[in-house]
Amino acid sequence: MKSLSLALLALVGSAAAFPVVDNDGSYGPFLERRQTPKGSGAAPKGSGAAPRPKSGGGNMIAGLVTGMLNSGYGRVPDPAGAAPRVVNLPARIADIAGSKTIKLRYGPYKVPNMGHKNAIGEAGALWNYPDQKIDKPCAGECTILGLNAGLEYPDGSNANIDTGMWLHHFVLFNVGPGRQDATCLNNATSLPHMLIGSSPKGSERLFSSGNERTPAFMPKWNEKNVGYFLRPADKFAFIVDLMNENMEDKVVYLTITYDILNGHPAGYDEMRPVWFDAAQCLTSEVKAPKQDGQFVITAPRWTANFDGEVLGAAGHLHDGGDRITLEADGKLACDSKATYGGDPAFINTKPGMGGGGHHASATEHISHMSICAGPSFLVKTVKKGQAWDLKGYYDYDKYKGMRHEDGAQSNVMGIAIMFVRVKKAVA
Ligand SMILES: [Cu+2]
Repeated sequence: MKSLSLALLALVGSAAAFPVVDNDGSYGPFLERRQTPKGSGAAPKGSGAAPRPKSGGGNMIAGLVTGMLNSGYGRVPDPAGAAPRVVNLPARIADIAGSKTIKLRYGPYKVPNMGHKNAIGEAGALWNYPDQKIDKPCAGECTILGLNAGLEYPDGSNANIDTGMWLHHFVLFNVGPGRQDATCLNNATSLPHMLIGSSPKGSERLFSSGNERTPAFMPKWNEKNVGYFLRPADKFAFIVDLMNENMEDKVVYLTITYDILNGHPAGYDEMRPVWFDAAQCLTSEVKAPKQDGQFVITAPRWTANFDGEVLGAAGHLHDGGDRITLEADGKLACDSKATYGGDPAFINTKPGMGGGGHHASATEHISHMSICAGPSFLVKTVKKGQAWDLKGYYDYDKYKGMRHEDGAQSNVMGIAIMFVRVKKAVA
């Protein structure tokens, strides 16, 4: 971790080098391109519009990321005629009395076109954009039973790869009293938490989604009487990373559909998230260690720091990824597999469109990650002191990776969020 603080200082000084994990313990430059066509488009805009940081290192970094890397883009007002920001849907959980399903539309966010490169040379990218004004699904006390993310155009229609828009990555944080991030808690610094002006001792990463849009839905996992308890003092925040393969800027809403119950019902256990990441406490990006063939990326070991019962988990990989595993004390616990192009929305209809974001890449992308829950989660308990390991398996012979126009493989990821039931203390 020694290079992290140096890299942060470098960023604050020159915006030059957040670290990207090489997955051998060393760090390369973090602020490097991911999917960028060579030689396309306009020069990056200046950083003149950077808002003044309010206070503290986190806000300063957030200000730099907002102002320098995403200058002129990010959150904008609702366009005229946009669909409502709050949508009450028919309850998805029919058999739990009082459950409500609500879709909140966040942003909207303006995403640059492929002709616009940011300061690190990435075209068409809204880059790890922090947003600290995120509505919760309830103002007081409620219990989240399930949630899933999406991306929509202002009129409410789906935004996906078939129209050149990617929900590349988003992270939902809960910032509040007693909230602690299970896996980054003991790190002196944690970039994702700093980006939203917090720390792993005052917030936790509650949910995340890549473009495959995997839900976390306790009733569907046959887990009853458990949910994430929201409290009035909790505050939500986002890191939003979106990609636009079109030649025009696009305005999109990130959506979260929540299933909630009012209050904290009697007899319900609390759910805790555990975030495994091959680039843990950084921004999840790992430099592809090989250009061809197979490789495995691993997360730093998590030594369990609380007791509970496993509810479920699913992984997140980038193109080229085959599966992600979790092991507890060396025993296979979860094997989450990738499906490619399983839905037309995940297939490029015009490969290479918009200046060729993914010229040399596949037309079919990851559309689904299998969920480990119930019988497919092979270790049932989390116990203090237990060793948890994540491994992300890539196979470029089997699945094409996402390549830059010059042919180099772009950064990869290996993430899994595990949800754990924490039994109410017996009085
Ligand atoms: Cu990702």
